[in-house]
Parts: sequence; C-alpha cells; structure tokens
Amino acid sequence: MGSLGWEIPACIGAKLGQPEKLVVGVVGDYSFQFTMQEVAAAVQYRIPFVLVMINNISLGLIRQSEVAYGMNYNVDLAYTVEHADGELSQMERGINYVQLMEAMGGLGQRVEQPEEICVSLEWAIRTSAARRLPVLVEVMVEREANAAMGPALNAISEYEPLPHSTTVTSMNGAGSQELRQGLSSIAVSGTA
Ligand SMILES: Cc1ncc(C[n+]2csc(CCOP(=O)(O)OP(=O)(O)O)c2C)c(N)n1
Ligand SMILES: [Mg+2]
Repeated sequence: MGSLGWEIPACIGAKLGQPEKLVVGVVGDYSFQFTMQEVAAAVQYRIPFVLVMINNISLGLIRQSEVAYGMNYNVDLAYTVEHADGELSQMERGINYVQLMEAMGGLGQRVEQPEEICVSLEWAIRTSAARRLPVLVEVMVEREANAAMGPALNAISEYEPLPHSTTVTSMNGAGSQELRQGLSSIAVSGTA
C-alpha cells in the first residue's frame, strides 16, 4: 500500500477476518505515527497481532528522494526537548515507541542487535497470542541506508533469501512453529 498508516488498521482487519491465523505487520517509524491510536482499539477488543517496526528515526523514503537535489531537509525524527528548568534532553532515538505501546495497554521490545531479532519475534508471537494483545518489535536500523525504489527496482538482480529459509530456521521457541507454517500467517506490509 502507498498510504502511510495503513498497517495497524490492516492488521486489525486481517485478524478479525481470519482469527485463527498469525498476523504480522511491518511498519515504518513515521508510518506508525499516522494511526498508532488504533493500538488502543486493538487492546480494547483483544485483537492480537505482531507489529515489526523498521525504525531509522527518519522519513527514509523522503530523505532518499531528496538526495538527487543535494538536500537532507525535514526528514529527521530525532529532536531536542527543552525542559522548564532550561535543561535540554536529546531524543536521539526519536519517540519511545515501546513506551507508547505500553501507554495504550500493548507491549513492545526494542531490538538493537541483529541476533536479538529472532528472540524478540518469538517473544512477540508467544506473548501476543497468550495475552491477546498487539505487540511491537521495534528494530533499530541505519538511518541513511538507501532502499531500491522507483527506477532502481529494475536494477535489482539478486534478492535477500526469504525469512522462511533463513531467520526462521534458527527459531526454536514457541511461535517459531507458527512462522514456519507459512499458511497459518498473514503478513501485512505498507510501503510509502
Ligand atoms: C498518508 C501519506 N502521507 C504522506 C506520504 C508521503 N510519504 C511517503 S514515504 C514517507 C516517509 C515514511 O517514513 P517511514 O514510515 O519512517 O518509512 P521509511 O521511509 O523511513 O522506511 C512519507 C511522508 C504517504 N505515502 N502517505
Ligand atoms: Mg522511517
């Protein structure tokens, strides 16, 4: 989908439509901000799903589109807060999305190292099903990695292996079985 904010409502709809399936949504950090309040609705109505956030603390697609113009303008989601006493605190990681999930009654984990991703995904799948809650896995990634898009898509000749054949094989805990059974899961992903 091209519209930001599609992912969370889509996860809710997919899970309501096919409650027996595992629903996993992939969301950008900025896209999450468009409809994040729907997490509260999912908690209220006990609609479980796993949300994987790719957090580059920026509007990556917009930043990349600006490169051709030599710009890097208004794409940062990190900022500085000035407190009442004049103290400054740096929100170097932008919004704390795990706290946001928790504020709405959901759960989340931040992942900083690649080897933590599987562990966190297993936790999210297990916990989301057991507690009937939306659960976030926030994966911190490089701010300025370019993605293949537009005409660059034509230049792709080699793809990364599918997660089913790589990551998932190293998962052993609860949840991994559900992921291995590709048909028992629905993947929801929005792109800009
Ligand atoms: C509703 C809506 N508003 C604006 C846009 C334009 N837009 C495309 S990508 C993008 C930034 C997306 O940032 P993020 O979700 O963090 O994904 P990233 O590109 O960083 O992976 C924006 C504002 C859009 N696609 N949809
Ligand atoms: Mg982003």
